[in-house]
Amino acid sequence: MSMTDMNYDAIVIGTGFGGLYAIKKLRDELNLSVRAFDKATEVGGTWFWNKYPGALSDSETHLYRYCWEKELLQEFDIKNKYINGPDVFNYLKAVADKHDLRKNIEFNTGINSAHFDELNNQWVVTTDKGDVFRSRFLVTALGLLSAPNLPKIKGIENFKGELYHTSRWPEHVDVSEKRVAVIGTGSTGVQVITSIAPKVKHLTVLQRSAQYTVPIGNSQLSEQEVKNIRDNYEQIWDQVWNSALGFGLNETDRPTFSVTPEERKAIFEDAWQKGGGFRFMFETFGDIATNMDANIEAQNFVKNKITEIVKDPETAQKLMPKDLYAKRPLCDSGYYAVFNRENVTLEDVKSNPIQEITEKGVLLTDGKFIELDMLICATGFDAVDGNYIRMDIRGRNGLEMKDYWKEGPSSYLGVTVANYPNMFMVLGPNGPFTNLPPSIESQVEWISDFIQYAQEQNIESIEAPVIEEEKWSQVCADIAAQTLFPKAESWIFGANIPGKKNTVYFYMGGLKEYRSVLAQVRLNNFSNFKLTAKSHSKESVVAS
Ligand code: FAD
Ligand code: NA7
Repeated sequence: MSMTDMNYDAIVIGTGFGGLYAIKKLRDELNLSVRAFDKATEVGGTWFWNKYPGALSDSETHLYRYCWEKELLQEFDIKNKYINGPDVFNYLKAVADKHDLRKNIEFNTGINSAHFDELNNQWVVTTDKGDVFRSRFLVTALGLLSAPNLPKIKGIENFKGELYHTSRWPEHVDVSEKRVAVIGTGSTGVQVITSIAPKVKHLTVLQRSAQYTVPIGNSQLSEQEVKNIRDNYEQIWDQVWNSALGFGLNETDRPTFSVTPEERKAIFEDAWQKGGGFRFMFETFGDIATNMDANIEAQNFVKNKITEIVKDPETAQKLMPKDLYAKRPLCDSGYYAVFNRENVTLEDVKSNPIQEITEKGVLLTDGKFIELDMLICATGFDAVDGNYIRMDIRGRNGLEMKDYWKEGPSSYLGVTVANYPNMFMVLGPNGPFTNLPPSIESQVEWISDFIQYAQEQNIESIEAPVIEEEKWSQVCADIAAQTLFPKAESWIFGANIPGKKNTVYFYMGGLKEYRSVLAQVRLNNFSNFKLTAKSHSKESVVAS
């Protein structure tokens, strides 16, 4: 390949929901030359990697997709209310096929570094094969739940059985008739545990934190329901764009204590029967995530369900969450009932921690040894900034992103970072906390508009001012502080990774509000950015 072949208008890293749409927008609508890269061997991002048994989206099928791709909605076989992992993967493959996106992608290619060349206002991107590419614009769609968190447990490398992290699940794993343990009881753990329990010889669940989870309420959609979705697509999405969470919920502001205790119970029960984690948290009452007493009411409802469902009182006690109900709300396909099975054992590894993993299994502190054929780590992700820190990204003056973000990551609008000109993130830090495809779509469209504006105005360099970044960080911190989420320990605030800065990683002001902020910046011709015109000195600012 000649050097000129390696020069592009835009480089996109990542080919999940974010990267695929970025390729399409920049290539087909802006007519830019685009090269994209992914470590994976196929498109799909999250859904390429997370092929563990039971993988299921908890966004409803018709909303866990691109709004702009209306034809595929009409053609696709919509089966269930919630879409499973393999079907999301198939959907994204179909998008890539339909729009011929693969011809712009180099798979099986990790990007090791991206350095900004200030002299030429270009990004210099080096792959893990040593190839060097240059581009004016860099779009990073690295994924916010993508960098696996492998637990550092003494002796884990000595285990001689099968060892898997759920997000690096290989094809053809057979759990049947095996002695299996799962570490982790987050959304992934809950799914994998529920799915494999009936198949394995014995399952040991190594639980550090007990979880609140409600039934997902997944069911096959009737022909009429599918027709309704297809016929009313515009209205359905209109509701999404005008909502806070983008999940298609009837978000309510009804206060928990505006009804009698009997009515409250009935409302919770109704939501439990209907199913859905976000529905339970945000359709029942408007203050569960913000008011401690309201939160306790929701906690108590779920705790009573655990007591009702789980037959062994000691196991039920271990399953009782100690934290607030203020993590990403979970939902499941029969999780608590799994613990009534003869072949399932629950170990509380908070009170009785894992002492060591040996060749043959797991040794707990009290001396109990669990012999295993397979150990599954459902231990989550170094979320949000994890993949950024793992890459060598350098902006102005060689500033390394891992240094710039040492005290926690920051951004302007979740999309741009001061000192990193011409770089646009999809789902970067301090982006919206929502059903993610609508946020991804909003960001990619805004990025594309911005690049188009830069092309039209002969702008060579775009950079977020530090002051805008600081203001945005403050906005995100102020909104988060009004919720109970920072008070619970989870990946949303970086609390799941030892040594990671516990800080604000999301904009919790809602999708509608977020989109209106983006729209306002666009309407003002991006004038609060530092915009430097082509062929001018670096100080020549078009608008600031
Ligand atoms: P990803 O899909 O994560 O894609 C990022 C890609 O970047 C990956 O393919 C990765 O290989 C690549 N990459 C990263 N770094 C590099 C590098 N240095 N070089 C080359 N390639 C690189 N969201 C919801 O809204 N609803 C849900 O129900 C939901 N369920 C989820 C369930 C699971 C198990 C997980 C893990 C996540 C879930 N999510 C859900 C979040 C999900 O990640 C997003 O919805 C969405 O798929 C993110 O798309 P993306 O393109 O931004 O990133
Ligand atoms: P999560 O929600 O971060 O859950 C990870 C789980 O793994 C959680 O129960 C952790 O316990 C547990 N964990 C992590 N490290 C350890 C060690 N060292 N020992 C024991 N237990 C451990 O990740 P998920 O993949 O389930 O879900 C992430 C998101 O992806 C989810 O919200 C969806 O949006 C999709 P802890 O709670 O930290 O005590």
